[in-house]
Amino acid sequence: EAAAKAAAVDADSGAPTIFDKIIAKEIPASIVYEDEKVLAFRDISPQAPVHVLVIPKLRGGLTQLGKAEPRHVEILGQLLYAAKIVAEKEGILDGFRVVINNGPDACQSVYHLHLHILGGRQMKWPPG
Ligand code: DGP
Repeated sequence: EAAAKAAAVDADSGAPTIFDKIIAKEIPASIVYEDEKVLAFRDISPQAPVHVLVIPKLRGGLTQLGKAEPRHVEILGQLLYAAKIVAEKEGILDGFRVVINNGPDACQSVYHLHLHILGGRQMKWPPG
């Protein structure tokens, strides 16, 4: 939690994140789906049998949902639709969860907007 809060300090620096390096294929990732606008890859620290991150390919783009503007509406829709494609590909359409952690209180640690797609086990509610 402390680490997440520390990461948030740099949230607006505009510096490239680890996800920019994944988009540029400078560091490897297990890619599940990719198109012109979005990239989906397996989380390095999975919290469920299926745990995929979906990110926009926008460079210097949106750090977190809380900074979205009207010009981001199209990409936000594309991300959500990509979540459905990922769930279908992973065979979890009968039950999956889509999570966006926004900001320090939600433990956001990477300041490049991303959706978590979780499934493959019984989910609990409420989340922690
Ligand atoms: P969040 O707490 O919502 O900011 O989640 C960031 C997620 O990113 C976290 O679940 C771990 C994942 N992650 C961090 N670095 C890497 C990486 O280098 N590769 C992959 N595949 N996932 C990463």
